[in-house]
Amino acid sequence: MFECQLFLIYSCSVLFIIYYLYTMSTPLVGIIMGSESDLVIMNAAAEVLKKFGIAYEIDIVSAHRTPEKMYTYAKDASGRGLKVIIAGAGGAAHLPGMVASLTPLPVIGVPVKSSNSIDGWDSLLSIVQMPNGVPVATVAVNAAQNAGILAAQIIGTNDKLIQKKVSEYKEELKDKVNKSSDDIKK
Ligand code: C2R
Repeated sequence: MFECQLFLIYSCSVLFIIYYLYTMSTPLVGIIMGSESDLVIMNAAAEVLKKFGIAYEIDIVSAHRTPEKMYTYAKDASGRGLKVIIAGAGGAAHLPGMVASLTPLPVIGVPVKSSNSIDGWDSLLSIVQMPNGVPVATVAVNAAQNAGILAAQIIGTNDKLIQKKVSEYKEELKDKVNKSSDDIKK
């Protein structure tokens, strides 16, 4: 009888560990960008997600250059378990909007001030000026860090631990400003 209980506890623990490792490694956020040249900007989103302990995947997907890959990525994203997509692109930045048109997931757009961009304005306007019905939550030009934070906040609506980490992060911001405020008066 005792051995039976021990075996049950052991099996449950193993199952729990497998489940935990599985959920920890299944990407919840997909970070995509139109070109490898965007990576220097988009890395900031990945860094934030790492800080919050949110599993993510990262890839190059272009609506212009790899339309079939873009279609498959957007169509499959929800079924693969992703909860949010962060899409960065520069110039004629159609990637975030096209992905948003193909998925029920929230899409956060990062306008990248790329080498072919007119000061970031074209990237910003082509991402933010979406027609009614197909929103892209657009952050500031090159603001991939904010995209990561927003993704964490969305995940946090259904995950108390992540929400707590976001709140702690906001406290850190407040402490930093208060410290600068004290320092500047010295
Ligand atoms: P290259 O540096 O490869 O020439 O790319 C990329 O996001 C990048 O910022 C220059 C810029 O072109 C953008 N690009 C898009 C899309 N695909 C690539 N805007 C798209 O599908 O929207």
